[in-house]
Amino acid sequence: MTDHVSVLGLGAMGSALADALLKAGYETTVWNRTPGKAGDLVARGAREAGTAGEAVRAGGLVVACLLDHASVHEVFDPLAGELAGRTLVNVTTTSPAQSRELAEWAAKAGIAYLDGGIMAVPHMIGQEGSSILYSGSAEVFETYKPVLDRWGASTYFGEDAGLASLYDLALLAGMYVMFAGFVHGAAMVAPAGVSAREFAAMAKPWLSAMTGGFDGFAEVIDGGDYTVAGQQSLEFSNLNDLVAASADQGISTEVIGMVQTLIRRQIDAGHGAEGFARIFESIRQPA
Ligand code: FVH
Repeated sequence: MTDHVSVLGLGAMGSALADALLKAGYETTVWNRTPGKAGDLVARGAREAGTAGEAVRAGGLVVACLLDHASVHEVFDPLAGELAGRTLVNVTTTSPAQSRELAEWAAKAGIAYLDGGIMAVPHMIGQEGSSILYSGSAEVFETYKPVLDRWGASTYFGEDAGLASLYDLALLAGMYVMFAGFVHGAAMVAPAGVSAREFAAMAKPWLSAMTGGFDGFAEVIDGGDYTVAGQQSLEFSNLNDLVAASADQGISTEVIGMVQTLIRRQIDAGHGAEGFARIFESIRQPA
């Protein structure tokens, strides 16, 4: 374990991570490419490094919270020698392939590497509801968990460094499709003079209650038997009424039409009597 952490990258998120470490009493060194972002952190006890190399050499755990995969290489490639024998936790958002590439790069350079995906916005860091996903070195995760836990609930997915990122992006995909569903509903009622705020008041409890259906869908998907009794059939929930009502309101049917396309593909393949979870097959096997 360490009581010293260096945070490289003081954007909104890097600053929040460094701040949480300072609050927890860790000796914290910070560095940012563009000077002038460390003032508040320094006032609260951080030490500002003049260069990325200085931050790496400060000792202890090195944390990267930069813009993207390219910026991680830009900062750390010239420092691979300095990082050898040290530990890098990279919470920059990268794709699974990019996370794996960075893990390979680190392994070649003798750097212990853990990849992270942050499921929080900066003001949530260190608060209830903040969740950070990790994969890569189990040893790094176990050793530094007390540090990582300062940012939010830490979950480890295994040695494949791409897994945390895959979960991160899959959860974000679910979120964006849900948001699009909410916005579609708001657009449907808008021509009737209903404000988005009024619609939100109805949508929040409804959509929250509907997440209770995830477990049932998951059981059917994992079991691989979409004929399980008690499900509403695809033919019954073919979404014709929803698409027609959207068109009648004069709005785009693209969002709801997308779901209907996934349903139709299964009906056309002879699975109309099976449950909604069957659209997993439409997604798994692109048309
Ligand atoms: N902010 C959020 O809500 C999300 C939540 C989920 C996870 N993300 C990811 O976290 C990474 C950092 O995000 P951020 O919000 O801190 O981003 P910015 O405020 O835009 O700061 C970016 C920092 O990266 C530095 N930087 C950019 N390019 C380079 C480079 N080539 N070399 C060195 N540093 C670079 C930038 O420095 P500067 O522009 O101030 O000089 C900032 O420190 C990110 O992956 C999110 O997807 C946050």
